[in-house]
Amino acid sequence: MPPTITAFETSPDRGRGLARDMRVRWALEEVGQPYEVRLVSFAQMKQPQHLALHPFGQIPTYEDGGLALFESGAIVLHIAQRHAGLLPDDPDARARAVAWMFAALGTVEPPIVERSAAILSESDKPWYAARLPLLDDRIRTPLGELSRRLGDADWLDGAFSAGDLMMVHVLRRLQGSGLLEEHPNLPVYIARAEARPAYQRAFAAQLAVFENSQPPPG
Ligand code: GTB
Repeated sequence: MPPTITAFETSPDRGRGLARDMRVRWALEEVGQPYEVRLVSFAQMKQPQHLALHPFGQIPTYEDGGLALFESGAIVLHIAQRHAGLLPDDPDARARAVAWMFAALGTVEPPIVERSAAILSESDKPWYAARLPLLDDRIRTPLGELSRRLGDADWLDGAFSAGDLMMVHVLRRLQGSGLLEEHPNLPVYIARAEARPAYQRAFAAQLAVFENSQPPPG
């Protein structure tokens, strides 16, 4: 039996690949592991059956045999450890790739999520116009540092790794914000990752879910 992941029945991003099942799909595609997807609604995510898999009632989850996992970082790390292709063999390089995964999730992603949440739920508040530039600045700092470290390299530390996969997926949420373009190597880095066949397959699969959830036109 292939592993089963969960994803939004109808993603609020309308198939832009921003929800976190995308990073799990991408990892599975990179290592060539077929998978199944169980689609869940917002209501189903809060039901006991899903809460038994995910204590916070979210997607993605991952089930393989007797193993059930939640947290996209833990899931991608598990996939990368179990299969060749996403982590280097050399132990030190492997540890550094894992550090980049943690950097994506622990350093770069939080202010990006904070900004998205403000745009979604605070845009009608009197403080919004003053708060948004502050949130932008909190993103600018790690972006500048990331850009400097990446320089003109293709990937963060040698060959493409789970660290790049996670970082690119985190950064994609800034597309359209104008913040990435302040560092020309970052949009190029993202485009390089998006051109990978595994990314393309994962993106097409999640887009198809969204398109199939829409009523036929007319
Ligand atoms: N730390 C967890 C992980 O990395 O797995 C966070 C999981 C999480 O935030 N899941 C979200 C979820 O299930 C979906 S990905 N939300 C439902 C809920 O909490 O009730 C976050 C997400 C949602 C929507 C967009 N979007 O529309 O652009 C982007 C990202």
